[in-house]
Amino acid sequence: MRAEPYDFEFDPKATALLIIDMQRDFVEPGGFGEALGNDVSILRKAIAPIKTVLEACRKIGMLVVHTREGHRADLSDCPPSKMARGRPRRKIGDDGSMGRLLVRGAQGHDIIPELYPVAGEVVIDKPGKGAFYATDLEPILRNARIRTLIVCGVTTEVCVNTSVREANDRGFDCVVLDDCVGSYCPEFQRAGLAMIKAQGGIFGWVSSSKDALKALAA
Ligand code: TIU
Repeated sequence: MRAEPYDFEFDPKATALLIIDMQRDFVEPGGFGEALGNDVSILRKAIAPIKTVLEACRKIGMLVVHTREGHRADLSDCPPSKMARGRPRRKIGDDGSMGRLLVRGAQGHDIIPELYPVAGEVVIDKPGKGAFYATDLEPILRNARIRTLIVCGVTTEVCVNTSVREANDRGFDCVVLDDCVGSYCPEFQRAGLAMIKAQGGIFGWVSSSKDALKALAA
């Protein structure tokens, strides 16, 4: 796949598509992202390109993994520090227009209808920003003999960056598709991608949906 800082080599059979936190809570009004003071509409640009890549991966039978950030209903897995962070108008566990913010089982916690998982796809519920922290993602990938990850989702500088760094330390090669990730802050979108591919690809590669689709079709 054409990528920066250099071409990304992958074997589709040893590759998974990892879609980070494309939940209503982050990309629709009335959810957790908005409660933190963000304009969530900016993230919606990533939905259409992710959908094209998701469909291409489904077509060739690639393993697809979706993650959702969120907590147990009793919030026992939510650090008090996380709950307090940002002094939000409404905090994790409070009621929003899509149910309790960032709580598993609430409407807002679930994946957006446009990218909803189908049977056979893996859904990882994660309490933190990283997809590997306190989840079974690593054994699931190892058992499927996965070595490389194509990464999409939100937000570029928070959950995507954290997850890619965690994956890199565990020996997975990651390519992040620049139009398939989104940030509430354009400056962080740019910097969040730049730091992945800097220093010769210090913890990953950056490509685009167009180049991914070309490579997946080959
Ligand atoms: N999924 C994810 O990135 N969680 C966040 O809280 N991101 C923010 O940018 N706030």
